[in-house]
Amino acid sequence: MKLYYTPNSPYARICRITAIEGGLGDRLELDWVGLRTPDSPVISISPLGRVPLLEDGDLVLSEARHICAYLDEKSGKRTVARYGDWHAVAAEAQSLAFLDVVTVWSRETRRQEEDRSKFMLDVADIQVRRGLAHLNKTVTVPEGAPPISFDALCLVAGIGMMEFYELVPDWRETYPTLAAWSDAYDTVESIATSKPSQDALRPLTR
Ligand SMILES: N[C@@H](CCC(=O)N[C@@H](CS)C(=O)NCC(=O)O)C(=O)O
Repeated sequence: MKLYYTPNSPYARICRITAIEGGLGDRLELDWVGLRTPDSPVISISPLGRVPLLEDGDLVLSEARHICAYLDEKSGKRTVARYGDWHAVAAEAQSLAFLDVVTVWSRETRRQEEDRSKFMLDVADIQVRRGLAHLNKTVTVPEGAPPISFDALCLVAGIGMMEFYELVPDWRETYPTLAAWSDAYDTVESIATSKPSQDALRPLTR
């Protein structure tokens, strides 16, 4: 199995953590590709060129949630909520929405200052702070080994992006329960070692 990824993609990060925690790290070949580069090997199998992308024989999966469900099938674990377990599906969707908004916000901040939309930045700020307030009330700080789920990893990845781009500088003080929850997840090695980094940051091309 091959995973096309970029180290700072939060969606790819979720897949990489899921693979490692499922004991599949050795079976997953990782290919670090450029985004929006016409020579990206991803484009020939997935025209929009997005990551993460999992290729296994003639199967190409292009959504993190589907990739994680496929990895679950290989590992025998369950990290992705089963359709039928609707409360878990609903919780997962909320966490994925949080990650989506943080991602939109971080992308906007990567544009040239004169190209940034103040409207978009303000909307994202309001939405993310609303999400943080909700999460701060609803997460349960794990006491032992934090359970690995797609739901939790969406939050791990969203918080990782939010911290990396310093989107909500006061988040730890303002949302302390969520900060404690995040610290508990940071004790997992695959989570601690896969955070976004300046070294992996590359300009987006077209
Ligand atoms: N819904 C997709 C989102 C994937 C996504 O947004 N990937 C970004 C990188 S984080 C991407 O490939 N963007 C391509 C681009 O910006 O041109 C998933 O869940 O996997």
